[in-house]
Amino acid sequence: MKNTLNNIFKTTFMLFIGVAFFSVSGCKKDKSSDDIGYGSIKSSDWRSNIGDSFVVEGYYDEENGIGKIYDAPKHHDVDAATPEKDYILIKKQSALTYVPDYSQYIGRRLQIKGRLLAATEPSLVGTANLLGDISLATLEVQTLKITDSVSYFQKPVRFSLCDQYPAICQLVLNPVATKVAFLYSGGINAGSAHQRYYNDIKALYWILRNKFGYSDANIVVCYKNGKHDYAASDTFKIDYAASTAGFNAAITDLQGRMSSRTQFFCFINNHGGGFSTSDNINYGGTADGDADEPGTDSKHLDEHIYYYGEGADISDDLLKTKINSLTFGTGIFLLKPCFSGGLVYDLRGTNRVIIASGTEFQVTYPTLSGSYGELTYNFMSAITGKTPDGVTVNADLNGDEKISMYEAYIYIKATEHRNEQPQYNDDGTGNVTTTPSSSGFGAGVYL
Ligand SMILES: [Ca+2]
Ligand SMILES: [Ca+2]
Ligand SMILES: [Ca+2]
Ligand SMILES: [Ca+2]
Repeated sequence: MKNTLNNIFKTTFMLFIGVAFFSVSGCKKDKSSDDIGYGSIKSSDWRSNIGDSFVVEGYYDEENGIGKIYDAPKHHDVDAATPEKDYILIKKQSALTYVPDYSQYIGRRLQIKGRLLAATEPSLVGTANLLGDISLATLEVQTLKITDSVSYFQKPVRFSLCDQYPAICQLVLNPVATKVAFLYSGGINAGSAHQRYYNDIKALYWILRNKFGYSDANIVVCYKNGKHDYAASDTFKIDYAASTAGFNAAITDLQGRMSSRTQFFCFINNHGGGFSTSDNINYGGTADGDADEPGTDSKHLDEHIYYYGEGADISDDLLKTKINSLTFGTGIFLLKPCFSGGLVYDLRGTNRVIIASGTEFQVTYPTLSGSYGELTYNFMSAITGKTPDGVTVNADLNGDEKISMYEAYIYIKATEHRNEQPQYNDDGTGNVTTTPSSSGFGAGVYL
């Protein structure tokens, strides 16, 4: 009885704090009133409040059936791990005999009263060692309401390759044995693995295969949990999960396919860790212990990319070691994650063209629709002559009817719609530029 009374008191008290907190922040009419945060719930002793009820407001998002609310819509669009105080996981009511459909709430501002519990989904549990135990804090919905009429971001589309690129869909090419590709996307965990990462991998897979002659066998895909996000007639081949074991197996697989004659295309997708100078936040960069970062990195931080559901991640030092264990003649690197400009110096080398979505200190974004990475969308547009939305474009600056990686970069830079500055290097130094030479190495490199 004492416990029950104690719990009732605690629930009421915490609820009061929640309501009081949001009443105060709700008075502010400036932009910062969006930045409410969940730090009062996601505290170091959050587990002592398990079972208690809280009232929160935020912007609903859902990936792979895992719901969450952000304290600001911008987090949906940033390909870095969301700071823990800036989101909280949302679980649908479990007292029902069916799973309610919350997809209508994606991008909407909600007020939710929910009971605190710890997430049990395996990929979330797996990343708790990386992100901290507070990453498991979840509110199970008791009541929910939409608080305004605005849609802040959209649910991403599932596309059909044959609808979007009918000409490429119907092409049949003899594969070129010397072409090898690696397509990688981890996504952190089920709550953070955005569908745009899948869309990017899927579209690039078919473009490489049908337009540029990369064989199914020689496109090595390392994706999330090793499974498709959904079944479709235009599905493709996923070889490995984006786990420690899967990534290592993919590198071994690639080693067996490559030689000094190989043209290697490497696409790295999903979230990245590093330091954002505009936010003054370190999103998962770590101290550069071996002091191999470039002199331009005043923060002396290694950048990172993510696995799926693991208590570890991939530092740029580890990525460099793995990539440099591969033998190839020419390398093309397309780097999408946040802070990917900070991977360029690590991955530098002669006969390599490296294109990154933004600078070493910059978060990077999806397209305005949220269905693809901005960098990936513009790259695919350049190399196919058509955007994934069907608009004809021409990136061929010298009129030779082929798109060099230099030309692809110039198109990407000119077409940028988001607050990111794509970076480029093709001279072996690893020093990034936004004004490459039209006669440099990349001007003679094609997919
Ligand atoms: Ca380092
Ligand atoms: Ca760095
Ligand atoms: Ca780096
Ligand atoms: Ca050209």
